[in-house]
Amino acid sequence: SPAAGQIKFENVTFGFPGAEKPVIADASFVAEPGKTTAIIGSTGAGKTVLLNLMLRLYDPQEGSITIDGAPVDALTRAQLARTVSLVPQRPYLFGGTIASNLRFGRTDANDAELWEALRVAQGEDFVREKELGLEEPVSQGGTNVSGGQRQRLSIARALVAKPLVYLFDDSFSALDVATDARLRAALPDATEGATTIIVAQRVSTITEADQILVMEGGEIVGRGTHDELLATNEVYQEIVRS
Ligand code: TTP
Ligand code: MG
Repeated sequence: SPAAGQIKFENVTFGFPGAEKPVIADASFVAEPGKTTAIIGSTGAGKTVLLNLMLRLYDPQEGSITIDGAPVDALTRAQLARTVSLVPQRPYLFGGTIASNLRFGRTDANDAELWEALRVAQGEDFVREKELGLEEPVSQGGTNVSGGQRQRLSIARALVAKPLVYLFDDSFSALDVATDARLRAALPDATEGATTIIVAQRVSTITEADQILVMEGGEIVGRGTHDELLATNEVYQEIVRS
C-alpha cells in the first residue's frame, strides 16, 4: 500500500540507561492517517519521550514501532525526518532568517507556501510587522523572537515540510485561548490526510480528537474520545476537573 503515515506502537517499553524504572511501559496504540490522536497526562508522564521514540531519538528496549508497517529502525534518520515533523516542546530557531528557519524541513518551498503556513500557525501578523518580513534576521536560538512567536514559527516550519506525520509536543499551551482556538480551527485543512499527534495540557485543545490517550507514570491508562473518557476514566476526569 502507498505511504500513508500510520504509526503503530506494540508493547513498547523504554527506560533511560541506568534508570531503575522504565519511562514508557508496555505502550500500544495506533495513530491513523487523517485522524488526530491526542496525548494528555501529568508532567513527567512520558508524553515527550513517547514522541521522541517515533523519531528514534532513542530506541525502545522492548516492543516495536512501525510506520505503515515498516519498523522505524529500518528507516534512516533522514527518511524519518522527511516522514515525521516534530514541533518540540522547546522550539529551536537557527541563526538565519525567518524564511530560512521555515524552509528547514523543505528547502524548495516558495514564499507563498511560507505565508500560508504562517497564516495557519497564527504567525502571519507578527512577520508582516517585521521591517524585512520573511527576510528578517533571526539570531541563533531565536533570542530576538518571543517564546510565543518562536512556537508559531516552529509550527509553521512543520507545516511547510508537509510530512505524513505531525507531532505537536505541547505546542498550543503557551498560546492564549483565542489564538489556540483559531489555530486549531485552521489546522485540519492544512494537515488534511496526515497523521496528527498532539500532546496537550488543556483538555479544550483536544476535545475534538478522534482518539485521546491518557498517560500516567509511563503507562497508557485510558483511551477513547473525550466523551467516552469523561464517562469512564478517573484519571481523565481528574485532569478535566483540575
Ligand atoms: P517526559 O516524557 O519528558 O514527560 P512529559 O513530557 O509527560 O512531561 P511534561 O508534561 O512536563 O512535558 O519525561 C518522562 C520521564 O522521563 C520523566 O521522569 C523524566 C524522564 N526523562 C529523562 O530522564 N531524560 C530525558 O531526556 C527526558 C526527555 C525525560
Ligand atoms: Mg513533555
